Amino acid sequence: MNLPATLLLAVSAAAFTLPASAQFAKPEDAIKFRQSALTVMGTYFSRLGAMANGKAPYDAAAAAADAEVVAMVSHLPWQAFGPGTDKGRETAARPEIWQEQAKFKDRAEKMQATVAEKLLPAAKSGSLEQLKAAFGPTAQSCKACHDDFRRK
Ligand code: ASC
Repeated sequence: MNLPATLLLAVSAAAFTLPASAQFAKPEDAIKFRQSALTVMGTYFSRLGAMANGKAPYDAAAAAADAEVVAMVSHLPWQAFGPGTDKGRETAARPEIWQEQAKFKDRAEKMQATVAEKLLPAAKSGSLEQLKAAFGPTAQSCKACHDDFRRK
């Protein structure tokens, strides 16, 4: 099985076995989980960025596989921002996440939609031009949330 298929299985298993609120024994575990998911997403997104910005050779198959990972993992961090997870481990999460939940949710949903509707189709198109066009708006959707909700 290839990596995206393996991750997809893991993600599906994680999503369907337990309610989101029951997944973490301690706030520290939730914080680690979301930091890990965001790190994985950022790692794969950065690979796409390197191709989009001409810093790495364009590889259409790798771009499609990388974007599949970003798309899958884009759904994961949010379940780990539950009540009481503002502390418990070093975190750059700002208190506004819990004070302005509707806004935070909106930012998270916009990012997921941008990935699903722009980045993923572009990365699967086989066109570097399309990947370049989709990369900027997707990076902006990451940044929009970081600007308001992540400590500098
Ligand atoms: C990345 C990455 C992010 C976003 C953000 C876009 O590659 O890891 O968090 O892009 O920097 O502004």
